[in-house]
Amino acid sequence: MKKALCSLMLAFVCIGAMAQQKPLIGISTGYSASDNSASVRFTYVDAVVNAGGIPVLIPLTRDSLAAAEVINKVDGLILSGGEDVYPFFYGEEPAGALGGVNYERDRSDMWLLQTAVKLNKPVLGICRGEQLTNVTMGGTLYQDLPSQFPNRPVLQHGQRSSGTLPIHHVNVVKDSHLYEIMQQEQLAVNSFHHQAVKDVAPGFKVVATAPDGVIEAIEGFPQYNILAVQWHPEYFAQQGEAQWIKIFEDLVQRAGGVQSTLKKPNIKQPRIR
Ligand SMILES: [Mn+2]
Repeated sequence: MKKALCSLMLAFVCIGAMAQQKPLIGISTGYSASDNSASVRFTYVDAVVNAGGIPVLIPLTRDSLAAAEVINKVDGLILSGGEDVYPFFYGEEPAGALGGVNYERDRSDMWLLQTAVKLNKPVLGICRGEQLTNVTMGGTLYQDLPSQFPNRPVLQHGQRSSGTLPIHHVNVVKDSHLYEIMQQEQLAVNSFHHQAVKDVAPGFKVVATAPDGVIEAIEGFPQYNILAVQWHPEYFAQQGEAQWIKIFEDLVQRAGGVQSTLKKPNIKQPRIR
């Protein structure tokens, strides 16, 4: 009996050790005051699963220690899309065309990012996540491209078509981590933003731009373990597009992940009686 218990414990230890090979990828979520809920589009969840990570949704927190604790537990962080960034965070008055902002979400996401930077946990910023990264690290934004970008008119960055359809191209800087992942100098991407990076944060460099000059990706390697893109690769990754899953596989790899050897547990499927 004692021996059996020991082997059972050993089995648990082994499963635990193998499970650790699949990294936990935290995904920041949006907060809706109207229905008091936290949520994120399922595209992010599926993209992480398709890349071999374990998705963990992180709700907004009003406690910086709670933000630090959750980042301490996960192996990597995705800063997801959402509303405009509060312009006071980069020292500007609100432009007339500024969209809705959420101070508490910005603050919570900033705590997550700052802790990730401190602990050198890898980050992938997406859309608002890219903008918030730039602001948190000391950069600024165009509050509204159509009315503020110097090279107007801009392309359609707020696409009216499905997110699974690429709407404009971006040119990728060859000497970049993004190029190492994608191996392509031009990418066709989707676009759901009216804000964009203006002054790039210290320690970061621009690694992709749209044909109209709008900054579409920044990265902080080697100083910061951060890649941030203005488009939404998770739409394509959810569809199983191998080329785009690579962006998420890169995060999984940076998070220390290797191919999991964990077997599916032998658990009976729940039956409806
Ligand atoms: Mn765009």
